[in-house]
Formats: sequence, C-alpha cells, structure tokens
Amino acid sequence: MPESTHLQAIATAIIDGEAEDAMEATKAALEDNVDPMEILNRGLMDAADEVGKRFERSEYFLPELMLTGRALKGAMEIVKPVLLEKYADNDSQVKGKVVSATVHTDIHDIGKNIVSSMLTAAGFEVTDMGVDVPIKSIIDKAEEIEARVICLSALLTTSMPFMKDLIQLLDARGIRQKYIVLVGGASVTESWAMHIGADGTARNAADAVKLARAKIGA
Ligand code: B12
Repeated sequence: MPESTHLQAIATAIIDGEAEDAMEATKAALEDNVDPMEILNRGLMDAADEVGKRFERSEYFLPELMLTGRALKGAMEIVKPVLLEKYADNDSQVKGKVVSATVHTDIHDIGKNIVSSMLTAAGFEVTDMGVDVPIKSIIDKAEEIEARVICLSALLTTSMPFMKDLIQLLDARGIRQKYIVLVGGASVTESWAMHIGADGTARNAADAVKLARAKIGA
C-alpha cells in the first residue's frame, strides 16, 4: 500500500474518533515501513488540525473532540516506541535536566507527552509535571532539580499568556539567564515565542529535540 494511503487511513480514523481503527491503521503503516515521524506529523497532527477546524465551524462538538483525543492517544501508543527507538541516543551521558509541563488552565497533553518522551530518549533527564500546572510550581521544580531547560506546552490561546508570565517571573527573580525556555503547542508561533522572550519553539517533537540539543550545545 502506498504511504499516502496509510496516512489517509490513519487520518480518517482520527477524524472519525475511532481509536481501534487508528491503532490498527498505525500498526499497518509501521509494518509497511512508513516513517514514524510522517505518521506523527501528517497522519496524526494534520488530522487533529482538521478536527479542530470542524470544531471551530461547529460541525464537531466536545464529544467528537474527546473521541479524537482518545484515538490520538491510542495511535500514539503504537507509534511512540518506534519513534523513540529511531531518535534514541545511546550515548549514556545525560544531556541536561528538563522540566516540562502544560501550563495552568490547559489540559491538552498528547503533544507535550511525546515531546517529553522523545527528549528522554535523546538523553535528557525529563521531569514531566503534567497538565494545568501553575507557573510558580514549574519554576520551583526547575530550581529544585537544577534544570537547564523549561519546556512549556499550551494549545489554548487563553493559556498561552501563562508562558509569558513565567518568563516575566523568571526575570523578576533574576534567574532568567539560568534557563532555556522552549514553548510549543498547536497555537504557538515563532512570532509568539519571540514576543514573549522565549528561547525558541518547534512545530513537532523531533524539531523540539533538535532545538533543545542546539540550545544546550549537546
Ligand atoms: C484532542 C483535543 C482535545 C482533547 C485533549 C485530550 C488530551 N489529553 O490532550 C480534549 C477533548 C480534552 C480537549 C478539550 C478542549 N479543547 Co481541544 N483540541 C484537541 C485537538 C483536536 C487535538 C490536540 C492534539 O492532541 N493534537 C496532536 C498533538 C500531537 O499535537 P500538539 O499538541 O500540537 O503537539 C505537537 C506540537 O505542537 C509540538 N509541541 C507540543 N508541545 C510542545 C512543547 C514544546 C516546548 C515544544 C518545543 C513543542 C511542543 O510537538 C507536539 C508533537 O509533535 C486540538 C486541535 C489541534 N489542532 O491540535 C483541539 C484544540 C486545541 N482544542 C480547543 C478547545 C477550544 C478545547 C476546549 C476549550 C473545548 C471546550 N469547549 O471545552 C477544551 C479545553 C480543555 C482545557 N482546559 O484544556 C481549540 C483551542 C482553540 C484556541 N486556539 O484556543 C483547538 C485548537 C481546536 C480548535 N481549532 O478549535 N481538546
């Protein structure tokens, strides 16, 4: 089966919110050697965007969003081990400590989880604080474990200002220079990252890893 047919089958299952179909289609694509990063970017994320558009047009409602979330999680469980193997760094030296979190008021975690897992596979020591995390707790954790990198995820435009608040709080405490602050999530843009004084953003988990490595010099 050509790659595009596999990606289409995965996307259709995500858009229809069919978790089992999404998992089966992902398995079939991997068996046919479709690149796991293509599955993430084109099969899963593009389909998630399409669901988002339907939600905005009021063709889909919260139940459909939830079913898509379940289907995304299912497919991610299948593709994740293959992605991690591909991006694993067997050099045993720890690249640096990372605190990652989805910011306060936001509970989207599928993208953040894969970023955390891929950073771990790439040799970073990641403390993933979960979702809806207040900025003060994120900073306290970063200080406690002596992290180098803070990774913030937000998918809601109403949550994104907490990223800015966190950077301002680091500044106010005089510790901004200690940290590389990376931001991401479907609604985050380069210009937003620059505007709030973050150290960078990335569109997907592989680019997030590249960015973290480049910033830390590993
Ligand atoms: C599934 C989903 C849900 C699920 C989430 C399940 C879960 N456990 O995460 C549920 C049903 C819970 C949900 C709820 C809501 N959702 Co929702 N949801 C989505 C949807 C369709 C997919 C999200 C997803 O998982 N994408 C797949 C992952 C892999 O992609 P990703 O998160 O973007 O992550 C990748 C990159 O962004 C990047 N990345 C991510 N984090 C980071 C961090 C760093 C540091 C870096 C460098 C990179 C990086 O790498 C990741 C992997 O490649 C999106 C649409 C979309 N376009 O994404 C809407 C969307 C995010 N949701 C939306 C809305 C409105 C809501 C609700 C408010 C709906 C409601 N009325 O209740 C609630 C909010 C709940 C809350 N308080 O957070 C809107 C947000 C609009 C906006 N701009 O603010 C969206 C964009 C849909 C839309 N277009 O309208 N949602």
